[in-house]
Amino acid sequence: MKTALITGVSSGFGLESLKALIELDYKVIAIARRKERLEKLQELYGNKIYPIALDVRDKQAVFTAIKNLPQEFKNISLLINNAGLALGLDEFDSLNIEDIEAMVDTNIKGFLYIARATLPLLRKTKNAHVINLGSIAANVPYYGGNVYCGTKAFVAQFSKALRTDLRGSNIKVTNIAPGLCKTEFSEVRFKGDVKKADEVYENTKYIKAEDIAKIITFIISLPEHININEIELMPVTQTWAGTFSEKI
Ligand code: NDP
Ligand code: 8X3
Repeated sequence: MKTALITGVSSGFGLESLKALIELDYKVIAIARRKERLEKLQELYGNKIYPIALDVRDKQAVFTAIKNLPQEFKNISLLINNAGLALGLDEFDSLNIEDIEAMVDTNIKGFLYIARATLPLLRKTKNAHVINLGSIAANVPYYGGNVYCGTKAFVAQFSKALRTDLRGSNIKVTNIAPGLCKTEFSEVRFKGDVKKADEVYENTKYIKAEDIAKIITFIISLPEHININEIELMPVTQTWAGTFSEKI
């Protein structure tokens, strides 16, 4: 039985990936902050999961939790570094500083703590895989995206650089860069304003969290010698807006 570590399992991509991996007979170290959701997962999946309620921004908590994993969950061969968020969709100088910090601290620093704490365990496994959740926001700037776009550009470039560090190690690194997907993402971005969040998905056939889980199961099903470096996807109803000037 293989072991995966997934961050952000209480919702969206993380939750659907957890379900898909359990179907594939993985054991899952399941990380998120909301304890009650983790308890529900534990009720459903029993000892197939090892839930850890923590905030990835808490460096000490991350390193202590990984260090103290029970022996039967230490043999990690798959890391899905997924926890992340956007806060606000405003011009940079209108964003409040706490939201800026929360995005940087979660999407970059927390993401790095998880990767740094887990990598020594991945190195001990014969064939391991790091899957990072980036975004099209790394490649396509959009109005009000500023800090979020920047954090996901970090994930994209870090993924490539990590893969370079890991040459010769048999550890794969993949950056998944989705476009518009309906999860709790927009509710978080708009701080619980469900109406505003729902408007984001009006007149679109958005990607679902289950679709991302399918992509992950596809990526991990590939032969040992193939590394998908990056996979970018959008709903068919979404395309690029192009550049903007007053005249065109
Ligand atoms: P959701 O909001 O549905 O899920 C986010 C998950 O991350 C939750 O389980 C949340 O759990 C967890 N999380 C957030 N902050 C922290 C933290 N500080 N510590 C621990 N866990 C945390 O969003 P998605 O599933 O859509 O997003 C997953 C990833 O995919 C994110 O990195 C996002 O940026 C990226 N993405 C999303 C897209 C979309 O359109 N939905 C498109 C492209 C990329 P809890 O609150 O319980 O801690
Ligand atoms: C989330 C998708 O397009 O809102 O990363 O940035 S988008």
